[in-house]
Amino acid sequence: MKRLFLLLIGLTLFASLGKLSLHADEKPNVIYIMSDELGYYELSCMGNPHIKTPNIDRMASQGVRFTQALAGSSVCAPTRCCLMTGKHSGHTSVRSNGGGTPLRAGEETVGSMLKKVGYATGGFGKWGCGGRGSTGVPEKHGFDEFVGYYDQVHAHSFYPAYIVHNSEELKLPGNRGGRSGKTYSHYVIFDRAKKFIRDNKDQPFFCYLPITPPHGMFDIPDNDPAWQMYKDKSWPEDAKRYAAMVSMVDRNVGEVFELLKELELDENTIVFFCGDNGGNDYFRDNDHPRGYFGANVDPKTKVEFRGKKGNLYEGGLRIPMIVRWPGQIEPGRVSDLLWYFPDVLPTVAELTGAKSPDDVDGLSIVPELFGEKVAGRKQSQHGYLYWELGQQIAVRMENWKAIQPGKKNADWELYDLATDVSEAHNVADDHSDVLAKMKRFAEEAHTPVEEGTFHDREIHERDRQAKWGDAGPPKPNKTGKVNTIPKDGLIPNENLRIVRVSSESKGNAKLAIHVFDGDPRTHWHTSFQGQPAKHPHELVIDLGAEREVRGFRYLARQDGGWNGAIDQCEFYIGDSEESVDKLVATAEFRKSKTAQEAKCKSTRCRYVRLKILSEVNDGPWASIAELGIVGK
Ligand SMILES: [Ca+2]
Ligand SMILES: [Ca+2]
Repeated sequence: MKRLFLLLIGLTLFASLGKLSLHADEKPNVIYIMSDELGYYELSCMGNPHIKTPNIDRMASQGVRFTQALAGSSVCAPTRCCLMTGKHSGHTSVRSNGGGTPLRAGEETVGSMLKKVGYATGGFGKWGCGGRGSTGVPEKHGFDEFVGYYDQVHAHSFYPAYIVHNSEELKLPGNRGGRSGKTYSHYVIFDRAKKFIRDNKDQPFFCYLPITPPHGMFDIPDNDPAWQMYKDKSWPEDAKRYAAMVSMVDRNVGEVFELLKELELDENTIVFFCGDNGGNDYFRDNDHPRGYFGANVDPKTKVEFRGKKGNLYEGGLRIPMIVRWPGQIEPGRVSDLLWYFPDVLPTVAELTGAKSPDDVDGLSIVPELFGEKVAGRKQSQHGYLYWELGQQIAVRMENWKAIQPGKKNADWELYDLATDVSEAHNVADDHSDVLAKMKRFAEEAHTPVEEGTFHDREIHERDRQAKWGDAGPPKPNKTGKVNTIPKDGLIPNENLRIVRVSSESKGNAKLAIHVFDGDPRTHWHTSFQGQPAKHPHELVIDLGAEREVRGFRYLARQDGGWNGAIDQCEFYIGDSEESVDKLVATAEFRKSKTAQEAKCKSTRCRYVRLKILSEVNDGPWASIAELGIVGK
């Protein structure tokens, strides 16, 4: 009986799909909701015992839930670029998360592709594929409108003085940046999305909702109904706020379905819901070593995905993914199809009769969504899937996963995910032939990055500064205390001058000069232009005169954000700019937002050199918010 029913659905769908590309009025609407940072196991339908997501659970029971849908990358901007362009991260123009690498002019996106076949196109949330003043802005890539944040740093605050609408500033009354204000940005963004759906109900539309919660600073208004669900829990404050943000997203998903029902669009709208990258181990403590909510831990079996957001182990790539279309997708299915973000564009192309660009890496999953009978062909499978992020590389071929973790002198690792989903047993030595083949795929997949350009960096930098805005300096901890570098025993900053620096991130103005500026909000990053520069990184400093030196003091970060921090480093002295080669100290720092110090024997010199050998997360670059030279 069930088979007959499905066959009937199948025949009906086959007929309607056949017509979709012919009659514009029958093209399905596409809504793509992507919750920033939401982890694979953070939904109640995945067994999470703490977080309540009844609407998303219902969506899963009405549609198909994927167990092996993977992100395009394991951080925000690169993964969005894969999603929007149908390319993997060996071909995309946005491969770093620094904000300084936009889409190139003219690059096709899901938006521009759908525009050509008559869709209204709207985006609401966090763009990440190019800041204001660049070639990557959404309105130049097929979106009629985009409301929200173009830049990820801007998006850290839910209370900025403004968000962005088609590159214009949309004021949020009563806000100054930071962690509190009168207008919660997500409410404005989500309302604009609902208005877009309403305004375009009589024509096909694409509503892209890359919403920021639960990412950013963990803030939700006290009068939000979702906060009432968690406010009395005995959990850490940020964990309660995070759970509430997830339940708010869940409520939003329910609101979208209510609206579709009200507008009688339910039967003609396909809705995707997913996370943007693997979950993070947020709110870790002794009792919760993989984070308070265990984004990457199966609550039933305790089996873990290794890694998390930021790396390419499964924990960095597995995301929740649910697709619902009543009458077209069989309800309550669970699919193990292996696919990833580059596949979204070709899938949407096939659904809408749009033409996918020729140079995409993805393939349509229409046969898997609606059945092979309906599609009239078998689901094609990837020969391999590919990711690169900084120095990290990963290749997936069926159940094999090859990974170059990007650490210093690290060898490639190989895992058989069929028996080892936690990537605990490296079998590279036992299957060198498999690994060799996958390494060849990796070489084939990588092309040098060609990013777009900025004609106005100031306006982009303004958006990044709007995270804290006029709200004053960052208040990172409960006491409201800003971490700065203690000045006692330091050579006064005004005597110091940067002689040379190995690399800087010009794209987001994280320049070496900021290590002495006394402003803990500003800092030095190594380059984001093209590939991030490799270690070692160095900074040569002129002390202005020969002085007594006893070491240096380092502050990595102090605000709500986090970037690379120095792990191992060396400290040299010298008497001329050219030769600062006498090693006087080595140090190993922790990932900490308070100042740390490296000491050397008291010595006299005019020049010092800091050589950074590695980063605490084995990332390609480190950052320095403030630096001081101990001495007089
Ligand atoms: Ca993210
Ligand atoms: Ca600074």
